[in-house]
Amino acid sequence: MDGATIFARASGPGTGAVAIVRVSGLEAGAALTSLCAFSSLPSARRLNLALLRDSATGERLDQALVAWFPAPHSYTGEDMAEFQVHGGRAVVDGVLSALAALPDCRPAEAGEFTRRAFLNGRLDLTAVEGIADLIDAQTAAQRRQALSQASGGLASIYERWRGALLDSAAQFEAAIDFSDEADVPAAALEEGSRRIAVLAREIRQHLEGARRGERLRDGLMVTILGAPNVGKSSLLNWFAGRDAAIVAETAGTTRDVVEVQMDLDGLPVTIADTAGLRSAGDAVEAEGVRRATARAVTADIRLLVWDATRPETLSVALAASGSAPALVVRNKCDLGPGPSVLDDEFAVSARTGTGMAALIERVAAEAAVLAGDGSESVPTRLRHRIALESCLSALDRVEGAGLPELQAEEVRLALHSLGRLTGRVDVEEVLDRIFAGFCIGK
Ligand SMILES: Nc1nc2c(ncn2[C@@H]2O[C@H](COP(=O)(O)OP(=O)(O)O)[C@@H](O)[C@H]2O)c(=O)[nH]1
Ligand SMILES: [Mg+2]
Repeated sequence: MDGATIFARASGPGTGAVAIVRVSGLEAGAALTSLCAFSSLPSARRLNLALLRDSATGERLDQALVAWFPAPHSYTGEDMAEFQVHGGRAVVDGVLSALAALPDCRPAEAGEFTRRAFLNGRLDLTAVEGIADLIDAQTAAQRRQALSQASGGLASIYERWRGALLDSAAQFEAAIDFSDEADVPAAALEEGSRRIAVLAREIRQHLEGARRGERLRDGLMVTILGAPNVGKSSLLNWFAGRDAAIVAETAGTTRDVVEVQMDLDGLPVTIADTAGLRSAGDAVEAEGVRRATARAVTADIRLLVWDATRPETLSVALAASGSAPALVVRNKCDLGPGPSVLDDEFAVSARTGTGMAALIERVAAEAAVLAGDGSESVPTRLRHRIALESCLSALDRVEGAGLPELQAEEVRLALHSLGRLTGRVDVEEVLDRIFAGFCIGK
């Protein structure tokens, strides 16, 4: 942090009725009084009507609502001012230039307001990520998950674990310090180990939700697979409600993967149509089949489609690659009942829509099992999972570490992993790292 006062437009680009310009730092109060020609700062956290002027030229810029958020009760933890101006380009540009002309004020860099909030201890890293996710959220379940993370849903869990780890670290330290007093070490060691075991169980359970959290954040992939001409593209178009993929009587029409993004009961789902699985006629189709197979492997849900009028297409569908949950779809039911081979399959017609509602409902239900509904506090990024796994493996080593000194060291490693997760690394650890770079005697 360079100590400058920063400013930026906080609302999105383009013209809107209102645009918001934020200022944060020591000069925020001066910026507010100078642009508004206030004789003193207005009352905190209230909107005030003000005539904004460029203090250098005296020219009127806008009639706006302004607010004053004194430190530390602001988003960044610093003094902040907010200008809610009319959203036209000339107004916003005028306000930004007026701010740029003030001493010690400069435009903010990307993410700098939130970075300051983090550095001032207003947010931990998981909450910072939650805010980024909330801004990107496309569906209701994503919003739920992001909002809970942004408001400290994960931070509070990790903070509690940090406390528990510090406590058990203290138990092991006590065992080391009092090793000549017969009964203190045994009792302290036992208590320390007991706490570690409880915490390890809790972390393991928490990690079980990680895949769900990541899937909800990233979106789920549903891949349509099957022989050529069974109606895969027609199925995709039904899901999409439009002609996203070309449907034709000619086998081998779909050669690339065609994707459609959907909001399925609040869950972000991408449905992918693929080339029909067969030994291909030409090189382009062969590449299409290769891509289809690759998508089958990475899918979260597979729709295995076959054609009721061509029983031989069932085995092609069932032979599709991948291990994700599969729903078997018997298409073209409008052409006759056809043989019902499997108990658990969806008889549909992508032409008339028969059976499609039930299929979509089931896909949504499967997706909800895989991604949750955003209401649990679970890890949402690979970064979280890696840090938690390394914390857990340190805890798992405590029992077998033998000497209390080594046990205490494993607990410190576990604390460090949690610290990386929340961005809260102990001062002592930071100092260790700094001084490790010095040569002895310096
Ligand atoms: N009668 C009937 N024809 C269908 C149905 N679904 C697809 N078709 C037809 O089957 C042919 C192949 O469809 P398409 O979606 O391109 O199959 P894909 O090769 O698996 O993608 C086209 O002529 C479609 O109009 C259906 O449910 N009923
Ligand atoms: Mg197709």
